[in-house]
Amino acid sequence: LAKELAEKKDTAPETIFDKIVRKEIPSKVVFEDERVLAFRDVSPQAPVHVLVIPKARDGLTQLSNAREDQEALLGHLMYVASRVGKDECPEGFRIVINDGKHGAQSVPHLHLHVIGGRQMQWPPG
Ligand code: DGP
Repeated sequence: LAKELAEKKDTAPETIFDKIVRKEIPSKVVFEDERVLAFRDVSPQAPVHVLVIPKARDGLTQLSNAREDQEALLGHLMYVASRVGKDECPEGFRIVINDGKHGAQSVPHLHLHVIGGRQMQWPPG
């Protein structure tokens, strides 16, 4: 499976997130480095709602398409999400990754939602 995924080219059409990365579409950037971009969700589901994405999608249309050689990037995304959550939501937060149809994913470019600033409920819908 790893070999199959490693050889898989990113042939999916680019999404609006590529335009956000290139700053062709404005967004409220919270954090940025060479690998990742964190910006406010245009349709916030809570007082704090930030998306953390890899700048280069490189096949990461969704988490389940991750390759083994992307483990460090996945860790970095989670670390950045934790920093954003800790900074903006001192009383706690939630990190969500929607994957595929049943996951209710709408943009095929991996993104971590950092959601907080209010009491979350469980189970999620
Ligand atoms: P998901 O359903 O997990 O694929 O989440 C996609 C999120 O992306 C959704 O919460 C709304 C957000 N989003 C979509 N288009 C834009 C945009 O143009 N700008 C920003 N900031 N967020 C967007």
